[in-house]
Amino acid sequence: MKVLFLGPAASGKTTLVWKFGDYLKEQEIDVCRVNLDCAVKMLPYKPDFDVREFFTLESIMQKYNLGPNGALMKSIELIFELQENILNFLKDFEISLIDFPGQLELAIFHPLKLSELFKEKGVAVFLLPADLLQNSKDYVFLKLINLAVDYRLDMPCVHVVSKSDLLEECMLRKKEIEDDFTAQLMEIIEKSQSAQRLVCVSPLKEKGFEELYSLIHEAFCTCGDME
Ligand SMILES: Nc1nc2c(ncn2[C@@H]2O[C@H](COP(=O)(O)OP(=O)(O)OP(=O)(O)O)[C@@H](O)[C@H]2O)c(=O)[nH]1
Ligand SMILES: [Mg+2]
Repeated sequence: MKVLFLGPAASGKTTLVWKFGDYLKEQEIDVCRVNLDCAVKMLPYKPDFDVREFFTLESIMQKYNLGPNGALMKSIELIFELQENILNFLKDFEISLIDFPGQLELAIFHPLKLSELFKEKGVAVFLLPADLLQNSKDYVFLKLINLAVDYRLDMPCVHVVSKSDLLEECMLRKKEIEDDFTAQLMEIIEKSQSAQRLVCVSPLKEKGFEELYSLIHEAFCTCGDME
């Protein structure tokens, strides 16, 4: 099973791959961690597969004479060129946690779709960081981005609230709808996504891992009951 972590910059993808990976290891699950972020300098975990062994942001910028954003977009092509290496490596593991850069453009604005690489036994986990959920407009905005990612990728996509230790400070639970337009958008979001219970994770506090693991498994459930 391949689990692709996507979400806004600094939403906690890397910390989740690190801590959730440790949790799965403790449960004696055969897990590997994959870093596909060629721009990252320091990682808190030791990746089992690291794209930086093949290229880095700087090497791409230099070789192709690109700026940082162009180089990150180019990295997707280079990741696709490594397709065989990556998939061969992953096939030996029960579950692979795939850490991805925070620039969501890479997932939704690149002609090469990430799902082409990971759709076989793959699931995307979209992170909704609690610190960006201050009110219902924030929630609707993030869910629209989540919907765009889900729509763009041809693979199951679940969502989780990340950094949930910050949730109490935000207003998500109050659910006051601020205006008619927000209410209309909320309705569209609720209609267009399959029902999924709300799962909250806090990698830093090591909470929510069991629920996340069940959610990922349910994403494959052909009976489709995700209530
Ligand atoms: N309060 C809180 N902070 C967290 C949690 N998880 C991560 N963070 C913090 O959020 C910041 C970003 O975390 P990362 O894991 O690097 O986020 P990321 O999504 O990988 O970031 P990019 O790869 O740069 O997009 C760091 O300062 C983390 O310590 C959490 O559960 N709670
Ligand atoms: Mg990261």
